[in-house]
Amino acid sequence: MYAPEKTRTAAEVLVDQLISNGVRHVFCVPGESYLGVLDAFHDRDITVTVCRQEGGAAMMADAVGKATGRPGVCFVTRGPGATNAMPGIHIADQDSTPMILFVGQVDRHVREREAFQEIDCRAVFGGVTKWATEIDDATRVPEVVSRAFHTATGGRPGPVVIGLPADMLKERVAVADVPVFEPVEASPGTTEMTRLRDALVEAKRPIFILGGSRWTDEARDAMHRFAGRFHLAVATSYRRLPLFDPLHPSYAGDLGLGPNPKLIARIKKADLVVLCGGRLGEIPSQGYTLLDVPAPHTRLVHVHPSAEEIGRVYHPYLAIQSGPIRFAAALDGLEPPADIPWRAQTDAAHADYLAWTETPTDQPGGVNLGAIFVWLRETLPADAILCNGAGNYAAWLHRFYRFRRLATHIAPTSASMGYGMPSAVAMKRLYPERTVLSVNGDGDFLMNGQEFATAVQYELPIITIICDNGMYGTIRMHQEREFPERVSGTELKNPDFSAYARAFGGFGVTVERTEDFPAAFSAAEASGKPAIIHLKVDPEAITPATTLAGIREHALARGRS
Ligand SMILES: Cc1ncc(C[n+]2csc(CCOP(=O)(O)OP(=O)(O)O)c2C)c(N)n1
Ligand SMILES: [Mg+2]
Repeated sequence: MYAPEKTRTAAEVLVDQLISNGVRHVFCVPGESYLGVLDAFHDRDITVTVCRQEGGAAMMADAVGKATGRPGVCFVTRGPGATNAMPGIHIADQDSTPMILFVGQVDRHVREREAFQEIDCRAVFGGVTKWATEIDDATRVPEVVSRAFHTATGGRPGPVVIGLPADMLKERVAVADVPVFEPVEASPGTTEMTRLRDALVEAKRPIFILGGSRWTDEARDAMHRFAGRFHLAVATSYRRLPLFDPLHPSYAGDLGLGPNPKLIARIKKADLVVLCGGRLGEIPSQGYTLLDVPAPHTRLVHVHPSAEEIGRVYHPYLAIQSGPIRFAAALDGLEPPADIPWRAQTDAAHADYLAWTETPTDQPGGVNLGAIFVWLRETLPADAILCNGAGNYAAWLHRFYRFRRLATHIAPTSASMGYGMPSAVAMKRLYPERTVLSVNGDGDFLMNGQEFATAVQYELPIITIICDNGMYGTIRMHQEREFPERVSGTELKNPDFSAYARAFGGFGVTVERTEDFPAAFSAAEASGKPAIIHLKVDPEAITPATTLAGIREHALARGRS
């Protein structure tokens, strides 16, 4: 702690507040607008990851927020840097990820002249953050940073953007550091927990759906214990798969794109749905068809840390304003009914999940992604982290891989492309001892593929898988459905991705047959370098269940009828 009579530059004060609040990693693209901050990093105990594009840097910060529940931190320069960072901010906003983006800003005395690269942080980021501000007064740096940490994590977590005028950062001030922040955890009341227990006692077909952010191992373990004692069916929301152990006898599957139809039917028939942590957005709610809006057909218990979120879309039978940590802990205090009428249903739900995911489906072409994810689930250590962006390739990952630990899947619920490479860099920076995979589509990868250079720069032996089908497959799938045989704007001519890896100083290998994958994976691991495994996927293999030709035929037949 600095005594108030000592002076530091505002930039030094800022970095000291980050360190005292537990920040060990920052992700950045440099700018002349915040040189003082870069200088303060120089001799302080903080690890800097310098990136190739701000979109990647912001996604890295989002990944840190997802994995740790504490704000990931990113620094970028004004106009072009800040706008490049926007995809990461939008992800953090939609995904409820705690994150803080600092933007080097023009000097205060030239503001609003549209000075060089000037950007109005409040106007540009106001609609996609919990708070967008600028620090005008150097003495208020500790106050604003403290508020940013509380805001990013409190209630429904999300991103905060803070503009830092360059001249303000240079000012010397005598200020005290703020005390270390601890996230505020909303707790359920005893009345609500009693009502929840009553609702469970009255239920015949209950199901829990877990989602949202800022879970902990303890909360997840408590949920496992509770589900075991009550013999309850538990599903996970879209891209929240690691919130529950898939091999726990209560696990019923996840609500993603292309979900198990038996799970959807089960939720539609449930007489009690306990939505714990998430907001059941458009994807997990299957286009808002799972629960009626605004008044669900069934009893809905909505557990959420933010009062603003409860009742926003669904009118709940019972509202519990609590975060997952305190809610899960409170579940230990509930006693199961003497006679549990839904036992057989829960057993059936878990059997349905296992049957849906056990064996890969047949696929056209030499590479079967299902078989590859089954091999990976049997081979990788339980704490391996898989990162991905958006594209149909992810359907096989979601369905056939099994996430056995919390935060082992880092992927945007906003389904933003280009996330798999930067988030894997962030995870390997945080957890160098763990296996980290970046899983991408061909379109997806090249949105932030330049961050492979960051992996090489910091010698991060990430294994990157690129599922190359020569197209923006997801959009082609929708296109064939709606405009059959009229391919437009969805084809891709790709580089040799294994040569790309070598050109950057990494290891590259191309795989054209499923049976060659294990050897390629071993070679990638043995190289000790960042690696790319270029998978040549048949464009016909569009989902685990259908082919492109099948979708086209179906659409043409519909047109003829
Ligand atoms: C940043 C961003 N841009 C556009 C989209 C719309 N989009 C969703 S999936 C997709 C195609 C993904 O293609 P690819 O990565 O090759 O995966 P595939 O579907 O072929 O497996 C597109 C363009 C998006 N989700 N995110
Ligand atoms: Mg593709």
